Parts: sequence; structure tokens; C-alpha cells
Amino acid sequence: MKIICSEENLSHDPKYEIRRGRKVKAYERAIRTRSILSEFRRRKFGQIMRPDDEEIPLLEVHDPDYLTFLKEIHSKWVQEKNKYELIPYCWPTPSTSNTRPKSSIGQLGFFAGDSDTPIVAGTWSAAYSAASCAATAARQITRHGERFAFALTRPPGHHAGRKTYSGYCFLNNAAIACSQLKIGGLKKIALLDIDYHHGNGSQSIFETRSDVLYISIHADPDYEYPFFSGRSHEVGIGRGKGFTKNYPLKPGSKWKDYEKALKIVISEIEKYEPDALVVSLGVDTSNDDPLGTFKLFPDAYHKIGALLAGLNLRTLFILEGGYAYSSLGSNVYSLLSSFEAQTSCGEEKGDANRDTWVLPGKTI
Ligand code: SP5
Ligand code: ZN
Repeated sequence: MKIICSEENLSHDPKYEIRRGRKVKAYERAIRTRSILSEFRRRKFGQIMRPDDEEIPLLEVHDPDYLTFLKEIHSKWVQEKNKYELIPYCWPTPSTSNTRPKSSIGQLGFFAGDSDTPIVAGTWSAAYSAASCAATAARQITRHGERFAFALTRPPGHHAGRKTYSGYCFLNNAAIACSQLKIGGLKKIALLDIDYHHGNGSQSIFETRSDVLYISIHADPDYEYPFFSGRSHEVGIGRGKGFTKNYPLKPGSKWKDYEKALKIVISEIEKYEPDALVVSLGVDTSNDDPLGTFKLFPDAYHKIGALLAGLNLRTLFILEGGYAYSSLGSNVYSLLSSFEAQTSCGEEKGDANRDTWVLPGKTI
């Protein structure tokens, strides 16, 4: 399996975040990448490649003013002689105006979805290179005949909206991958989100569209971040109605509950008949995760990989959350290696179409 990863991800390595009023060690740190890569090396798994330097379809997913904000906010903050962390404290609400303020502290509130997503000097270059990893992985499928790939994206992306950073996410890597697959000629994409948290950013980007099915299993937002989306009655808007599906599970859910939801979700994906599957792969569902409460043990990831392999779809895995640094690498490895061993996508009838897959930019 091709693994797309860049060194730039290490330049986003925040030290702290604010948790319920308290300064705590940041969870989403560069050590996550090392945990995964060292496990892959130990297992001799996959071929690691850097992202290419082709254009990324950023504007298909994000607002241009938001991109400028992300690029410039850290240096603006420093120029304004702010000495400490970039943490918003004041947000627009339904009863206020929604005008973008000129000061950086005002802009932080304007573009932030929460107060525990630190921005550091290297955030933009890391986020940009993660998006580039996702787009490169998508091109591996549409142009280079790969049947699956893993984008080791840090910082993660599924909480990032069109103009919102939140939940440790800045650019929505999975949404960018979907856009890149569409540019490569695919018509219908299923975006399956198995991170512990609901992918509110991804949902908001695709909820009015029927060409991307957003489908998620996550902790019930009555109890867990992101609190304001991910309920089962959220099913899409307008033309997108029926193409957003949410399966919230109670905190503390076990494999049996998870498996039940996953089997339903898999049959929904089959019914949709997509041209490819994008998986927002978070392993913060693990029993030892410090942020999650689900009770999935290591063998669950092997089983998830096997169940996803049964779909026999071209599949792009995009890394999202997972904060138990000691098991993170082995859980990601278990899922991907079991998927790779058991998928037969493209091996029989798929190979007959292989030539069309390697033609860049052609409609399939
Ligand atoms: C990509 C991703 O997984 N983002 C997660 C962002 C979660 N931010 C809020 C976390 C609040 C956790 N509260 C539970 C503390 C348990 N000690
Ligand atoms: Zn998560």
C-alpha cells in the first residue's frame, strides 16, 4: 500500500491546549506521526512516498478569505506584539453581526469553532502539506492505477469547515481528497467517517450534495464534541437530502454495538454504488484513547479492515484522530494490513478497467 506522508507535518507540534479552563499538554502532537511510521517500519508495511507538488483543489473546499487568514494569522499575531498563545475568546452568535474584525484576536473568534485548537508558527505549512498528501493519494488512484492508498495526514481535517478551523483541524483533507477524485473523473464518492468524533466539517461541506455520501459512526453529540452536529436526524439538505447519514453511539459503546452500526453503514454504502470510498480514519475509538470512551480492543481494527475490504471499492484512507500514542500505530497498521490482505478490488473484473484508470483527467 502506498503511504503518503510529508516531513512538514512535524512543524505543527503544539505544546498546550485549553481543556475545561485548564492548560493541558496538547493531544494532537507530532509524536502521532512517529508512532504510526515506526510501527509501519517495524512491520515492513507499505511504501512511503512524499506528496507531489501539484496544485491542491483547496478552493473547491475552503473560502479564500479563510485560507488567507490561516496563512497569515500567526505572523500577524506576532507583529501585533502578542506574546502568548493564539486562543479565541469571543465568537459571533445568532444575535450578533457576522462581520470579520480587523484584529487578529477578533479574527480568531470569527474563524474558530472552538478554543482548544492551537495555531503555532508551523501550522499553515503542516496543514498545507497534509492537504497535499490527501490530494496526492487521490491521484494515485485516478492516475497511477493504485486501488487503495493511505494519506498520513497531520494535522487532521474532518472538523474543518469551509471557513472554520476546529477540533485540531485546519484544512479538510478528506474533503480535498473527494474533490481530487472528482477532478480525476469519478462521479460518486462515499465518505465514511469512523473517527470517534462526528466529522462536522465534512458534513457541512457535503450536506447539500448528492455526489458525495457522508456517512459517520461516532460518539453521541449529546455527550461529546462537537456537540452541535452528528445527530441521526441530520440527513442532508435540499438536493443532498438522503446523502448524509449519522450513526451516533452512546459513550462507552463496545465492539458489538460498533459492529452493528458498521454493518448497516456498509450496506448503505453498497446501496449508493460509489466509484470510490474515502475513509476518515480515526482510531480514537480505541479503549485506551485519552479522549474517546468507546471500548474497541486491538482485534476490532483487524475486523474493521476486513469488513471494509468486503466492499471491494477503490479506497483512500485519510488519517484523522487517535491519541493513545502507544497503540495508535498498531491499530492503524491492523486496519490497513487486514484491508489490504482481504480486498479483491481491481484484481478480477476491476483489472479489465485498469487502462481507463491510469489515463489522467479522463472521465471514467
Ligand atoms: C480529529 C479529532 O479527533 N479531533 C478531536 C477534537 C476533540 N476536542 C475536544 C476534546 C474534549 C475531550 N473531553 C474529554 C476529556 C477526557 N479526559
Ligand atoms: Zn476524533
